[in-house]
Amino acid sequence: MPIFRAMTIREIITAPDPRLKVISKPVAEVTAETRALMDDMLETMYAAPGIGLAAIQIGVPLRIIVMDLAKDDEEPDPRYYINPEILEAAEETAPYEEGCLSVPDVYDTVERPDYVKLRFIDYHGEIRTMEASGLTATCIQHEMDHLEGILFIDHLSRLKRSMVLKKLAKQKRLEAEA
Ligand code: K1U
Ligand code: ZN
Repeated sequence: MPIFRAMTIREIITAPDPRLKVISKPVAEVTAETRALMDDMLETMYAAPGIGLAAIQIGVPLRIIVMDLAKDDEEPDPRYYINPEILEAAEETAPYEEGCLSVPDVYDTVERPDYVKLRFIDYHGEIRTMEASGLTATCIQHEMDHLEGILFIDHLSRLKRSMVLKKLAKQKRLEAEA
C-alpha cells in the first residue's frame, strides 16, 4: 500500500547566520528520507517563491539542490541534484543579476562561467551527466556555492558585501524587537 506523506514548507535561513557558511556533506545513499527532504525543499522553494534551493538553506548540511526554471505559463519542471560535481566549465563568463532566498531583497550582478558540464545523482538514485548554459548554468553554480558555504554576495566587493550584511543584521535586530 503506498504511503503518502504531506510535504512541509520549512523555514529558510537568512544571512548573517553561521549555518550558511557550513560545507555540506555528500549523501551516502538516496533513501525515502532523502526523497522526503527533496520534496520539502521543492515545496519550500515554490512557496518562497524561488527558482532554486540548497538543503543548507533549510538547515540540512547535505549536498542536495532542487531547481525549477519553468516559466509561470509552463508546466512545473522540478529538478533534483544530489552530490553535484562540475566536470567542465567554460572560460567565457556571463553576467546575471542574482538574488538569493537567504539574502532577502538584495540583487546584484555576478559573473560565472556561461557553460558547465555536471555529474550528479537524480531523485531515483541514478548517476547522470548534464550540460547547462544560460540561467540553468548560473543557477546551478549559485546553488553549488551554497554547498561550499558561499553566498552570491561573497562574489561582490568587500565593501558591498559588508554593507549588505550590515543591512541584513539590522533588519534581523528590528524583527527580533518587534
Ligand atoms: O536562494 C536561492 O539560492 C534561490 C535563488 C536562485 C537564483 C536566482 C537567481 C540567480 C541565481 C540563483 C532564487 O530563487 S532568488 C528568487 C528568484 O530568482 C525568483 C523568484 C521568483 C520568480 C523568479 C525568480
Ligand atoms: Zn542562494
